Amino acid sequence: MIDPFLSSILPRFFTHIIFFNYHVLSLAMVSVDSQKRQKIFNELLRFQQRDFCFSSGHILGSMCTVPHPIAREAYIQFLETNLGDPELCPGTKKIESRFVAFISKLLYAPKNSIGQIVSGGTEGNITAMWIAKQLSGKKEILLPQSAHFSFQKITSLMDLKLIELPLTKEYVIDVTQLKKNITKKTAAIIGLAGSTELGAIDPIPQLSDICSDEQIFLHIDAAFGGFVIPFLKKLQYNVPDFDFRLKGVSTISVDSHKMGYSVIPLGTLMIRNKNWLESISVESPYISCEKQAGILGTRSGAPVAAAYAVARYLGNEGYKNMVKSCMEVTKYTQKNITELGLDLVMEPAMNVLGVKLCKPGLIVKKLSDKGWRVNKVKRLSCIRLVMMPQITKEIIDEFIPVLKKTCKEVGEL
Ligand code: 0PR
Repeated sequence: MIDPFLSSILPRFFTHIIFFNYHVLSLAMVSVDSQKRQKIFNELLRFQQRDFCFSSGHILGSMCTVPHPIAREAYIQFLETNLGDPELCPGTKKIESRFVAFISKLLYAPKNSIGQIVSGGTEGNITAMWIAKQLSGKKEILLPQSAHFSFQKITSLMDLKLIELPLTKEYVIDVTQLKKNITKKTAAIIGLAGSTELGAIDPIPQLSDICSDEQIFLHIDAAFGGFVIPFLKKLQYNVPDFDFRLKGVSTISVDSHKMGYSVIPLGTLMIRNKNWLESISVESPYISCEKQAGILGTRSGAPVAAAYAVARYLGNEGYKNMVKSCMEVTKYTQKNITELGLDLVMEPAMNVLGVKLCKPGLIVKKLSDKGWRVNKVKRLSCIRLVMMPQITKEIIDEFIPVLKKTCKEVGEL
């Protein structure tokens, strides 16, 4: 008869021995191949050195950032996890639930809601449209002209038709035009909580009223703004409501690899009613769960662990301070740019600035040659600057003279 304590500890003991041997074995393989390894890493490094890197501070147009150090560490720790087979990784699955609970609280999601982890804004938007199509059986999507190009992908993928609506002079969806375009075929309406081009926020409370009166699915693309607007509110900025407290909001997509300060790729699609996920679920006979929802099968738990680690580390107070400092740098940049004699497309609603130029493409190229990356927005004849957490006032002090010189070279100033 084995002692109950021993019987509980022995399997763990043997597991550790097996793991230990496995690691010794793989370490041995690494040391045998160290020369080969070195050669490969030298090759990788040669390519990597051609990349622009966020830590240089010279990427001013991107919506991504140097991940928070805690995210980097957690990501590496969870490299081998697969949330596509949840019973294999019950611990990582638990982390996912906790992370979704954090997002759910951030967005005031109701009790019966559910969060679907996605790879980012594109998958979040596509998944939301998939649900809207399944629930409504209709095919027309009404969206502002400023919506992200990921929506274009649904037209051929899902045989949906997009109806693009004009913007007001504040660069947000024209609600009068929207109302005129609602028909019996309308499957969903899209609202932007932070447009890609300018960070503009659509009048989501009005969209919510319309959608709840007309019983239309309302998806909010908060890929960028989801980690900004809640904290702008706490900082007393005057920004519209966008979350589930508005009863017409059906889904919201939020990216952690943008202002969530975490590692690519991670987004969350929050869904008001967990039953809606059924409409995009299939039976999954070979894996540990009976049904799988959404687009992906095998998916890494690493970005989830990373995003959760950042959320735990920063908490709401940390994110609020991060947004506060991004907004201070935004104001500082705005002041410097207007002092140069350049105009902004609109007063920044968040940490995104559109700088009006006659030849934005040429400016982007010339800045790139000088080692600075900004993005061109052809439609609005401007360049986009995004004041992500790694951008400081010192970096802006370095950038402004370069921008001035470049603008003079091409006759913009
Ligand atoms: N929705 C909005 C409002 C977005 O701004 C974006 C991406 C998406 C959806 C799609 O998100 P994913 O690209 O994560 O699928 N906006 C950025 C843009 O197009 C994406 C980006 C980020 C581009 C960093 C370049 C870059 O360096 O500008």
